[in-house]
Amino acid sequence: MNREIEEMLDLYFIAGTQNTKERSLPEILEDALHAGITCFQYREKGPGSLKDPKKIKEMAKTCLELCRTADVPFVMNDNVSLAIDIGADGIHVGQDDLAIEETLARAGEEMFVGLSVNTFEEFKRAETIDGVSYVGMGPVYTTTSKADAKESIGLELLEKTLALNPKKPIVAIGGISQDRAALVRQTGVSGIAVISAITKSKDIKKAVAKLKGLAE
Ligand code: TZP
Ligand code: MG
Repeated sequence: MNREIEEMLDLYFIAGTQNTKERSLPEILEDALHAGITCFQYREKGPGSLKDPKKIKEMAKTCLELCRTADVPFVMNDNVSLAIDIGADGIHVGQDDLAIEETLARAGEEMFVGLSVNTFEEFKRAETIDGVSYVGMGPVYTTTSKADAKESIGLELLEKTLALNPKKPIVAIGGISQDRAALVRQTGVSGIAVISAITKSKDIKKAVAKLKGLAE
């Protein structure tokens, strides 16, 4: 398993402007980077998200710069063209986005590629695809951050999948609160991905420490 990718998945923060209301996304991201997130994915999607491509590119570049300063990988969600354009470190796609084969072809050697799965079958298929660097599995629990979220899979499916000794690192996602983080980590996943556990936190430093298992 690729060590660098595995370590990057430890605490994977995802957000777009639709997730940040009281403070701006760059402000929240800066705090999160400071607190110790290990990866960031810019996901401008769903109700309340920016629609103007110019504004999206501007925001993506701002977030990329913040990540570069903190030496944390920047991943672009779904939009391969924008990822290439701004020089993202990685691209993440779901099952309903641009086909994974095409994503891989366009990403070339420059970017790593992540793929979301929601079922055991999707996971097994993802395992066979060369070039997919990691798999995002979920939603583990019910999430309020994704309008079109699929059915939650629960800890059991994660456990069943990890029991196979998967080749690709897995990051768990969906409804992972500060209180649930330790339980999810016990399944043996390489890391956890969260939106609201960070964006809705009043104390990002504390939230990140708890999510990383470094505080009670
Ligand atoms: N994919 C599956 S669940 C989810 C995404 C993007 C949203 C996760 O957000 P939260 O707030 O951590 O449940
Ligand atoms: Mg989550």
